[in-house]
Amino acid sequence: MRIIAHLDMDAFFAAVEERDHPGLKGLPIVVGADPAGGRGRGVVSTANYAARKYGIHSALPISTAWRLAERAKARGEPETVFLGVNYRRYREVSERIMALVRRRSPLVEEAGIDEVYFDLSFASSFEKAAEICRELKKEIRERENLTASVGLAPNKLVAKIASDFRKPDGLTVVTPEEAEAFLEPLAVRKIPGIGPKTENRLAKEGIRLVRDLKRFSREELQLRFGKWGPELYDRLRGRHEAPLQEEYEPKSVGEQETFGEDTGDLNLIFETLLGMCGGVWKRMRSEGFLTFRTVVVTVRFADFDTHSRSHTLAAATGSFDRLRFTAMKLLMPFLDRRENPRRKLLRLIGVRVEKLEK
Ligand code: TTP
Ligand code: MG
Repeated sequence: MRIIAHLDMDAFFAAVEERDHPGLKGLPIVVGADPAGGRGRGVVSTANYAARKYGIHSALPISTAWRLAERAKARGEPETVFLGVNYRRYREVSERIMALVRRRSPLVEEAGIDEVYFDLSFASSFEKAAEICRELKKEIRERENLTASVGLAPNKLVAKIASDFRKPDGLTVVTPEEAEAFLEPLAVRKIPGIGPKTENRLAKEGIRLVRDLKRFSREELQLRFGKWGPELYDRLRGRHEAPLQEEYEPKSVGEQETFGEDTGDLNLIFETLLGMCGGVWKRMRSEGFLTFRTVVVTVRFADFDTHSRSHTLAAATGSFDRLRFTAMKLLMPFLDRRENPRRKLLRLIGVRVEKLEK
């Protein structure tokens, strides 16, 4: 019997900041771009639970977060603290937490800076595995003064959904017998692989819950979703065999930047792109990668219309010039008639390298 755990830190970046600044304890905290008094143009990385009560969450424009915070203040609620992103600090904390997990499991997959899968099959019962998870949570609380939420299940799919089920500071155990019934009342969006677009499309037909989508046969799902249909059929029933992958490799390294104001200034755009290529290249190297094969450029226009274009090279390369040149070539069409006939101004650009190798 497989017993898989998924651990996800609660409000991670914000929780680290709250812990490191005792004066902020209990206050609403937003970590992300500079709000610049409501004129800031980036996004929220994360918000603690006190700030989430105001409706602030990850990926929200920082200006909107600012407005929500001002509104709360006007109602007489506590003032929100806005902080910049201290990525290196979160990385250090993450590494120590991953080490605590590794002490308890022989097979660990780091899935992101604040989440990790680990195999507890050796415990041979869900009760014993739950005990290990309670101890781990206690140790994280005592040593790091942070809380985590954990899901225990027969596979990665259900474990991940379970860790999200009772946040913050939750522990949710879903045995193999319970897995299928556990998923039924959940929103279809909870199934990894179902994104916002699919969610919307299904909602138009009145399909909102996993239970609703289970009415379709494997063949019907295949007709609708193509190759992914049969896989989805199994996922809806809590079946998922994917093994844990020891080596966590970032799939990509990228940066993006929102301009101080929407711009059509070619010098500024090229300079920004070059600067980002430099940053991406250095970070790729510092994470131990020597080569990339794919370059992706993202452009967001002033009206938020967002596009990405990618190019995969015939062979892997570590050349900075190649990165610069490819990124430039991908960006050009957005600056002229080809991809930008109405000459819209640019709000944001991003560069990413993928297919990395050590
Ligand atoms: P999450 O685990 O998605 O979020 P969280 O830990 O802040 O909150 P929760 O309690 O719901 O788990 O992401 C982990 C960290 O990754 C988060 O603290 C900040 C960062 N992040 C971003 O920078 N941008 C994003 O859009 C998201 C979702 C996360
Ligand atoms: Mg988290």
